[in-house]
Amino acid sequence: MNNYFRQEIECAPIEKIKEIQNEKLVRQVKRVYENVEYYRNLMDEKGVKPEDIKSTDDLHKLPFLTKADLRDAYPYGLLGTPLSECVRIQSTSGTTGKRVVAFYTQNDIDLWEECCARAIVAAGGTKDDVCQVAYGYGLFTGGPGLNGGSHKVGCLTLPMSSGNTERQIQFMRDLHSTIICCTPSYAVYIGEVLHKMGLTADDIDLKAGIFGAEPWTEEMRQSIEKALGIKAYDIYGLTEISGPGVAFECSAQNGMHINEDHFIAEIIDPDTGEVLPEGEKGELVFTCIDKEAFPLLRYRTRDICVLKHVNCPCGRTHIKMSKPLGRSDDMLIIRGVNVFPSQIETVLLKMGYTANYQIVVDRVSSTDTFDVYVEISEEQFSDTVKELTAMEKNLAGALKTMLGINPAVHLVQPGSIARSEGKAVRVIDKRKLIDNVQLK
Ligand code: DLL
Repeated sequence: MNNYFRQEIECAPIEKIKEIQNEKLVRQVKRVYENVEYYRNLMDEKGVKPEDIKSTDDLHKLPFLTKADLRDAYPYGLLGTPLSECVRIQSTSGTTGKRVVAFYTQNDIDLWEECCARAIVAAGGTKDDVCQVAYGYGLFTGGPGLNGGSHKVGCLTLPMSSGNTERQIQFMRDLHSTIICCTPSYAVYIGEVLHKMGLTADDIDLKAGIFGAEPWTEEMRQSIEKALGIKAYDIYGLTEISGPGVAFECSAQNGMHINEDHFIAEIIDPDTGEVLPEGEKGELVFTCIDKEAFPLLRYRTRDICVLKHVNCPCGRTHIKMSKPLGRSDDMLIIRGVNVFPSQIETVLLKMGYTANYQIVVDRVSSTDTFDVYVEISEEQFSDTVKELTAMEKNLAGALKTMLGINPAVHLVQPGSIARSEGKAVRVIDKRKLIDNVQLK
């Protein structure tokens, strides 16, 4: 069964979407040029005037925005409306100390919540559902976004925030939650606690989960689906562009439809900034064509992914993005080899380990060290030292095959890696600390 929150837009012919984008883009560029001095200066520097932007084909003429611009313009320099029109901020960590602060008018909040509503409906949500929102509330966009979307759908909304997992499970059982929204790593943890409480998926009523805010693999999807007895859907977004719901998965569970009536997506070569043809892997860039308070144009997300129009069985026509395959700025280069943490996770889950792991990278005597700490189950932990050593060797071999580089694998006690209630800390790169030293 295919459900839509706004069928006429979600399933509009591609030409119609393009028409909407062209019209909104021309209006938005003019508005930004007139109201945002910071961006007007960037356009002037590049010699582009609003009249030069007649359709999405001209998008490439506009300058990019990056996290560094957000830092330079902090806090009000990119506002597109008077502050008196703004009703909310959300915030996230920035690159070097200064946080990103995103502003919203009431229209911006309505738009954002509708995007989340579309995601909930695509996951099978209706007004008869009980939606447990276990993303963090507060400055993080996860809780507020899905909370608003759940209201718009008309679900009974449980604004749990993250943490206090036994209480989550108790509410889930007492109030018969049917949809859970949280980070995928927290979903894994909920599954673990459920198991520890002597319960199984049969003891809860969940049917779907909407998971995002951090990278997760197909293998992780399968293990969450099994542990909680649900269908697990991906949702993508970032604070700068509004929050969760910029793109979401449908019943096909194969890539996320971007809400193209609000956001224009491009893929660029992260090194040259050149726009790449559809289907090629590169950095995702968004242009907000409706947002009022924080109307970012050509914002570089640093997320590496692929965009493609497909004939989706769900009936939606909006372009799909792949799961982010990594970030152009958090990809690890270890001993000259590019390493994405999601590759390591894939190997772990394939080999029957949990997603509780941590990568520690350091530099000793100018050589990179690469340690992977992996938690093992209670049963595995009771094995002999000889058996554990063999398991470590085996896993190191599989990782070597995947990555082309040899990690030191350490199997550690169950529960010894700090659990997250928000985003898991997967990578500790001690080499980066060196950048913070001030040379005198
Ligand atoms: O994480 C917004 C969000 C909340 C999305 C809840 C989905 C669910 P930020 O904290 O600003 O916003 O982080 C944005 O997180 O650029 C990606 O690198 C990463 N990210 C977000 N969703 C996904 C996903 C929220 N589904 C950054 N898969 C983005 C992989 C994701 N990475």
